[in-house]
Amino acid sequence: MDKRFGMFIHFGPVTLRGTEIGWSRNKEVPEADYDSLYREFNPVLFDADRWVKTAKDAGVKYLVITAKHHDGFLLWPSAVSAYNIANTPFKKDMVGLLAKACKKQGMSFCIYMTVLDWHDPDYLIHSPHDTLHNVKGDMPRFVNTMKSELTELITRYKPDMLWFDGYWEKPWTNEFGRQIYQHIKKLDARIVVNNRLGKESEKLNENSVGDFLTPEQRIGNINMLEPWESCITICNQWAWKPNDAMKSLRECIQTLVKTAGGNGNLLFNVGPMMDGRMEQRQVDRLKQMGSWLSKYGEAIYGTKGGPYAPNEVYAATRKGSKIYIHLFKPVGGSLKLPALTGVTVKSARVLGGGTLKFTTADGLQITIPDKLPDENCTVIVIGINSDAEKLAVIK
Ligand code: H79
Repeated sequence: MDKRFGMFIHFGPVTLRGTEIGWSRNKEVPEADYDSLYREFNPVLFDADRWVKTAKDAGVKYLVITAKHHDGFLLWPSAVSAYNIANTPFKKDMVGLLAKACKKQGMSFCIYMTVLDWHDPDYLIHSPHDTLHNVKGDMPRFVNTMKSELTELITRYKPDMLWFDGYWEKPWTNEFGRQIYQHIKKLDARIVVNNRLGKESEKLNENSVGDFLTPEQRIGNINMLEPWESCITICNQWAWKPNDAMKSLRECIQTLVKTAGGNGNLLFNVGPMMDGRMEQRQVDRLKQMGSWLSKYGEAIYGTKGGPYAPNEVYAATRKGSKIYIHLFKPVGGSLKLPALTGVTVKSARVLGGGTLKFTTADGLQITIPDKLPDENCTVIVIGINSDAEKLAVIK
């Protein structure tokens, strides 16, 4: 959780059509066409070191690659299923190359895998609009296949975290989830697993399977008890789409800040193009985020969220005896914060700038210049006389 910022990468043969990886097979793209795309999948300009460098320059601390998405295609050369990258014109082991580049550049390497597979005859559903009707399958055999795939992934590429998806599909059960979780932990007990292996998605409790919550395409609520990570796309689509609308720098930064302010991580998604490159405008946007983080990273990495819950004007993070207020807009001269009971405020300053006047007569009021030093998000550091991490959340 101290890493706070990860990069999600959605990639596969579907980029040849520019439709969504999660739900275009047998919908926007007819099944036979979709399942033949791998024969011309050839991302010749893929450069693992460059992807990882792009992540590093963005200030990202871990990377998650879609080794297997719902369409069943494997981005690694597998002995379990022939529907894999070794049988494309590209041939190379993309998962392996990325794992190696991450190791070289000091980036934590993680793997996405889904619990469904529309391509596998053993699985009971074969497209997003399919039902369980009249479909023959063999779920125990399917779960065994999944275990074998995971054994390959874990023993070869040593991921720090596994990010599962698809728990909502009817054929998947909590019991299958538990089996898979045990299988993973037996192979490598150090691996962190998200909560989408089990059917319980909203809470971590005795029914859930996995270690952290995963709100999708929304910023999670402030939660000091359960670890969580929001996955959110830089554009709209998970996989690459031509001319997809991209988020502004302001939105990107504030998404990260509001997430950290709620005590969560941001897993920010990029979908590279069919030739294997990330789009330059996305690379540029990520670099801008990295340049903001190089100034204000102290207020993000290794912090806890709160004590103030995030809102449209500011979010807060804390570390030791410091509270960081991330200010999104001018406040007409004075920022008024709810009082911190039992705490003495000792100082207020702009992170990387000068000191600020404050009073504690009525809540905590800090004098703020009308022109904010950083228009996307200005960080103010409040020094207090006690451990800020122990304060209760103020909503
Ligand atoms: O890989 C990306 C998507 O392709 C995949 N999840 C992300 C990480 C995905 N596949 N299908 N869907 C998303 C659509 C399913 C959405 C929902 Fe839900 C499932 C709505 C309710 C249950 C998960 C939990 C998403 C929102 C809440």
